[in-house]
Amino acid sequence: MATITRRDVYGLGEPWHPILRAYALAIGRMKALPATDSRSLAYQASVHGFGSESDPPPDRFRGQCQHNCWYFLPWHRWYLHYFERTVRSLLTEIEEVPDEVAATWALPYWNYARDAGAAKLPPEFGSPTLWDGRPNALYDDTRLPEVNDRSAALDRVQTVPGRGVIDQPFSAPTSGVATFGGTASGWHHFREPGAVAGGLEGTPHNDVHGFVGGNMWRFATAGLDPVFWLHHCNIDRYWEVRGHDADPSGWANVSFDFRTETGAAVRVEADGCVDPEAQLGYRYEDVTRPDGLLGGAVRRFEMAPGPELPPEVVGTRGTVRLQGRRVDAPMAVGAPSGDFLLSRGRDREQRVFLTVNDITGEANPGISYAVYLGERADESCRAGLISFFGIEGTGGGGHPLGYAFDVTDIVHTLEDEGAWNPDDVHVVFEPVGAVLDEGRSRTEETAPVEVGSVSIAYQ
Ligand SMILES: [Cu+2]
Repeated sequence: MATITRRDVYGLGEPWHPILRAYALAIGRMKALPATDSRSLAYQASVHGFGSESDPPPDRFRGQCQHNCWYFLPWHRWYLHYFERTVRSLLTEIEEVPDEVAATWALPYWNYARDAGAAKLPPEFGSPTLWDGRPNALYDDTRLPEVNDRSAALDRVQTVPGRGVIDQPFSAPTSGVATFGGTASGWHHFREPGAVAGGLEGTPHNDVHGFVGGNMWRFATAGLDPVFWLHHCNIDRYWEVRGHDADPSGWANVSFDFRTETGAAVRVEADGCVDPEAQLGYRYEDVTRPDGLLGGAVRRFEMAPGPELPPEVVGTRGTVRLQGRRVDAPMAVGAPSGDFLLSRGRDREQRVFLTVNDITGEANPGISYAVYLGERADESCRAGLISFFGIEGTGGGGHPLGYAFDVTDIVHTLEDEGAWNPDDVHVVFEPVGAVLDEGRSRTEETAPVEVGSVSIAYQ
């Protein structure tokens, strides 16, 4: 098996590069196939989600997407792999695609952090027509109009993982802990109580879903948008940027079912994809760290005895309603009990988490909110972003969204400055909208969301 190379869509160097021409033609084929054909785009999208967010999966192949847990990354890696194989096999049947393009074709990735221009939708996806005037299958008219016409760009902070996320533990056995890859769990379609998304699943993953809009807002339709696959390719790339030294063990007891490019059923293991080149036959063009964007100055704290110790919640507050404006949510933080001593020195192994949980709403507001610890709410106090992929399913006793941020170094900074008062801790939410041309902002008219609980915990 020759290795194929996944390239940056913004580095292809010419409009309608052969890789995108081939992709557009293959997606055209996939859209034309009946939904019963596992190679169709409709079927491929249904592998991710089927029906409403609360519907159980109809079989073991559809409605399988893994979110809010440590299977987010391996499941989506396998999902992309079989999609990529399906595209490649269709390309061999499309006469106008040159043989060498079909033979080496790999899914490109959308690295929105590459430069300012890359924070907009890749232009080939926003054009209703192909290079020669035929209808363009990469165009999705459900996206927000300012995304398709490229007058909107992602905010810089939405384009890279949040502060320190790339170096956090991959997973943790208990909920409410900030991780790279999500809370440890069994296979699950729905959120387990208290579980929170991994940092990478939060930003940039959920933010970009929210930015694009339309099909990209819902689990059951996201895969219908051809840019979904380039977005997830970039998320998958960040796993390679991080590396595999600290991948968890204990995945192998969960397997996933997929259909190959021939429609054949396969069952794969979660840990059967951790070496993409050796196990799946692809590599990324570029896996260097976008330094300076990842909170490089964040101090790291090695855990001893390790993150198995459940965090102790020392402060919590109820509902915060967000609708496009800055909200300051003050709370009090109590003293931890037992081993958890608030006054312990910074050389002790202790982490502080800010958890924003039980997030519900009727509709995706299409923006994110930056969450700050501390009244001044500047970059040095930014814990991370919250965004709202899948929020439509959270009403009526559904499964709310939740995020956990490691704010250890922020607490220490505030302590150093004498600005940490446990009786008066400020958690500030600030809208981070798409950046629109002509000084407009998407934050002006936006759907409300409700944060059910904000808490601070020590571990
Ligand atoms: Cu996604």
